[in-house]
Amino acid sequence: MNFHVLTLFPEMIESGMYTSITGRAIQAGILSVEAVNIRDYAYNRHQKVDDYTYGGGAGMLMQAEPVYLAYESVVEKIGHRPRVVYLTPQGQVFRQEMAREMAKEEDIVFLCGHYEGIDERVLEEIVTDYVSIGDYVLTGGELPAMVMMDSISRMVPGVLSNQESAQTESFSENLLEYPQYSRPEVWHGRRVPEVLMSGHHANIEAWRREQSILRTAVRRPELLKKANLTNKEWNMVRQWKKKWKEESDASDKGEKDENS
Ligand code: 6GU
Repeated sequence: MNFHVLTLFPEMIESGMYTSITGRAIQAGILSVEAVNIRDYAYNRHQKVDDYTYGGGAGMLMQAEPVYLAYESVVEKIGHRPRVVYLTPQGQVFRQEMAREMAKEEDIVFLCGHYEGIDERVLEEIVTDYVSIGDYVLTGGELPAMVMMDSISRMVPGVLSNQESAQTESFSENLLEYPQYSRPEVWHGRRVPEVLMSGHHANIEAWRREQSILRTAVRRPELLKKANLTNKEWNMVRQWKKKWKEESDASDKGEKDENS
């Protein structure tokens, strides 16, 4: 997998990606990350890349030509027109499924905007995918590009060790990870759940599955709707919810009595 990042802040991309698991995969030749400095393609006296917007309004816009020339340098290098992701809060929201799908590409270009955005005409010419990483506003596309590259990388065969990949696939089932514990057996008076010390593998698996479901029901109930549970597990969830409702009704009543 070859990532090409068009950016005004190449050192941000490099320092982030040449570290930890992605850094190891780059060393191993499974990934490459090339940060292309858009400023290098601004062929004017002060290497200026932005200008005022037609029609007025606050802020500066990145101009079309340097972005286009930076993109063309990638096309020339790889010999085909790759997928180009423009990072924008106006895009489709990034999900695990998109990461898995994009991991099949040989090359991906990420276009990172700054200031008030980029001249629309170059977006129309080169962008294939508009992607957001969530409903909040950031100052630029570099962090979102790094989020996407991290997540796509771990879907590329060979990037994770067996141990690292065995842990993970929970999100694909729309369930959160179960809680985990390491030594010591007691810390700040808190004991590791007994079942994990039992050495009984079937019981441990059953406990972990239940904890995953419980945790998803409590923390991300909207995710649980998409999970693949057995009838018995759905019944268990219904029982929990019934109990939680009774507890919350009882505490609401307690508060009311207190106020009267
Ligand atoms: Cl992709 N870019 C910016 N600037 N802000 C964002 C975003 C992207 N996704 C969420 N907020």
